[in-house]
Amino acid sequence: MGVNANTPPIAAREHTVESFTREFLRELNFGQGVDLDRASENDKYLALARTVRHYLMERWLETLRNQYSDQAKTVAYLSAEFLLGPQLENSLLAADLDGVANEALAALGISVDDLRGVEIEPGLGNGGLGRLAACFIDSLATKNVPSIGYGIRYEYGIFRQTFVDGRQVETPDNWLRLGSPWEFPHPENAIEVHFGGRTEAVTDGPEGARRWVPAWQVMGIPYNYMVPGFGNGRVNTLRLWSAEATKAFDLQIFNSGDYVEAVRAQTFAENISKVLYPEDSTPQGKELRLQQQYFFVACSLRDFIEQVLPADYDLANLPERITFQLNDTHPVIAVPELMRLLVDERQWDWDAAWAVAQKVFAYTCHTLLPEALETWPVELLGRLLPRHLEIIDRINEEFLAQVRAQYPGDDARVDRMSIFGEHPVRSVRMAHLATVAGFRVNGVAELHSQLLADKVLSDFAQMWPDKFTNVTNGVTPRRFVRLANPKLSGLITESIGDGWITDLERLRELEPLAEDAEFRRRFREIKLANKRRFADVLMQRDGIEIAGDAMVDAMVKRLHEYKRQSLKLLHIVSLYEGIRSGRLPLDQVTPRTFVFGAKAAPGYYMAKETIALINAVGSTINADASLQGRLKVAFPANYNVTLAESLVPAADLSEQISLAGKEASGTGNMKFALNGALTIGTDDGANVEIRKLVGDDNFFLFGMDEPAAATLEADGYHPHAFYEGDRELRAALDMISSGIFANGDASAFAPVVSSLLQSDRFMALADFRPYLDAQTRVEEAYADQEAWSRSAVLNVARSGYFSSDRSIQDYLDRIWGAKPVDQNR
Ligand code: 26Q
Repeated sequence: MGVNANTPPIAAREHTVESFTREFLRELNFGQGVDLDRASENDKYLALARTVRHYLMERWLETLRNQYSDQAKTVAYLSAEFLLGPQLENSLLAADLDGVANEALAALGISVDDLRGVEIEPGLGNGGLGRLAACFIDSLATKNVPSIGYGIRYEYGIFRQTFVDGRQVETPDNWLRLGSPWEFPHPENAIEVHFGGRTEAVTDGPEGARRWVPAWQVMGIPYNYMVPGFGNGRVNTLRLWSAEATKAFDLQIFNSGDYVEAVRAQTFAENISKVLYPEDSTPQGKELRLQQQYFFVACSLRDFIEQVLPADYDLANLPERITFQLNDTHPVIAVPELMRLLVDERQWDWDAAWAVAQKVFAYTCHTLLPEALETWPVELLGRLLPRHLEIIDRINEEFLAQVRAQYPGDDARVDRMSIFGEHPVRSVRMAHLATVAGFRVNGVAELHSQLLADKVLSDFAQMWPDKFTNVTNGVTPRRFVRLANPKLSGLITESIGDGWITDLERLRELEPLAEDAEFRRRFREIKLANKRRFADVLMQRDGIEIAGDAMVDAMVKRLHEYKRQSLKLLHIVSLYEGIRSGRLPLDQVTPRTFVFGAKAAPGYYMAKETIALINAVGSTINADASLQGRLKVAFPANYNVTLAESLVPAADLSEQISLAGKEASGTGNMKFALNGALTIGTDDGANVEIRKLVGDDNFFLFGMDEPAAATLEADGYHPHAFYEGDRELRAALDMISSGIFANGDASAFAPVVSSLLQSDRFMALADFRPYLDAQTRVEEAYADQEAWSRSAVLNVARSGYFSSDRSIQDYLDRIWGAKPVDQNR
């Protein structure tokens, strides 16, 4: 290539210690403006981050150039959340620089590990859905798929959780405060987004067109992030939007002479991307939340159509160039927005526009709980987005005409399927809109997809059976095995080579080694080392002391009644009660550390009470010398991706105990299995598939399955009968009620106890006995360490299916029809 505009800006960087050192010092001196001997830890971290970023830059620019020339089909992953986790380690891995960086900085007296501790992880997501989006963009890049992630650059991510007297207190997550070396703002590419106002007729437009006269507008500023593939030279883009006031917006008000009001109004615009909503199952229908959704979707569609596509692109061919994958219903307002762009702005006939719109959106559903399905009151939607409401209305009219034609006289069906619901107020059902517009609808595990088609969206599945499909979730092996568990990764690579990192099914080659005593010994040694490392992290991070060698029993996930942290707690209390009452001889109790990690939505009362109860039980047990340290409860506050990376490799037992039929998939379950923890779990979500793959002998199944739970619920569930009928359950609940965990205050946890005894929506008491029995099986199995490690190795060897690379391949095959494009041509 000659010297022209496309020449890389700098010659390919040498991966040598000398050149890395030079670049690092240059960043420190000229980027941060400090000398090495005066540099703070943060200075060094920022300089290191920028140095690593240099090495990825040429690849990024090359990927972008190819995107313009290739005309390849692209996947746009639209998600209100990307829970990225720390970036430094992943970037070092992707650029193949960890060795060089370690050596270079060590010579300067700096530890890369220490600098990793400086990074504040971007917590731009609540939990599973946001982390899945992060795993997917990693796999898209690694599998060489032309793709772009679109989302929101929240100024405050998921709140930081602290405990005050055992109760959750939320503090703001100001993740940008020390600088953000991984992002590239492009204010010159700002996009205007409009809100409010009214619509009016147009005389000269195409069929179906109206004019929207909005009342106010904001600007979306794109911030680009690198998404490096592993070992393939591709660097994709994640584009997150930040809201700012527009000039026009300011001027209008400044001209009115009210300076203070104008500055206040600026804040109003910036509020849109200020904070991530921390609710992840009961959407509150808040106006700001809808503003956020429309804001990022409007920016993203316009960006793709006007910036990413060539200027002369014929949008009639859009379905050949793009799939917009809708991560749950949060971005579904994209459907009427595309219609508006085509019909109102580009003067297309309605039918032509609808034909295209129906071929570019696909929808992933992540829930089964009816209360988690988003609806927007028509009053609110019409006030904020009047034109979009009209468009949704017309989509619905034409859709219902189709329903009536196919099912004449079936008015009940029409009501059930309508995009509009009437109770308690007339609202738009976003899942219905997504299903009508999407060319595919998928659930996130086999059982979940089955239940979606059979229950939640059954009318739609009857009408369009081919629209419905499954793509079982996965997790990225780069972050959750290679980075999180370097020792196990080393053992695997030594045994079968390093191909597993991008072809995780190759872990199967480890199966015979489960029979190899020496391999098992090394596997156990690694697990023990990981436990010690985790113990060190807990001590440093939280001042929590745990044994370095006890069984690590982990339940980490958002706090939700359907996930049943209270069932786990009943097990712990039952053990404690058994020991105290003499029923369980102490020397027969397996030494265990129960690890909880859980954030509660700030307004979720019962979840917060449950957190307080876990902490209270933990304090009592941890302080009871008569247990001789055999049982320990560790509940580090603020569970996040960083903590997951040290816990997951240390765990022996993975708790996946949701009521069957409620957890769509789970992805923590996959991370634990891949790192050699055994699962104790119900027949729910992806647990079903994990058990099928690892085998019944290597999985502790218990409890009702989904049909049994549905039957019990239909027949009338009476939790009190279970309380009456089970001595140990009664003793455990009575112990909580006695006040022993609350300095004798018998009323302290009455709400949690009476909720369980009186309604117990998720039937924890019904599954208590089977759960306890399964825990007894766990203890027996754990007593035979050879057999246990054999099972643990088989969990690793047989869980390769749960790579997000496989999920992405399934999306490519079943939904997107896009193809990998080799980067190194
Ligand atoms: C919606 C509207 C208003 C405010 C908040 C929300 C909102 C935000 C986040 C609703 C839901 C979420 C997140 C849901 C979620 O994380 N679901 C999980 O998705 C995982 C990935 O597919 C699954 O593994 C889990 O089973 C599922 O619970």
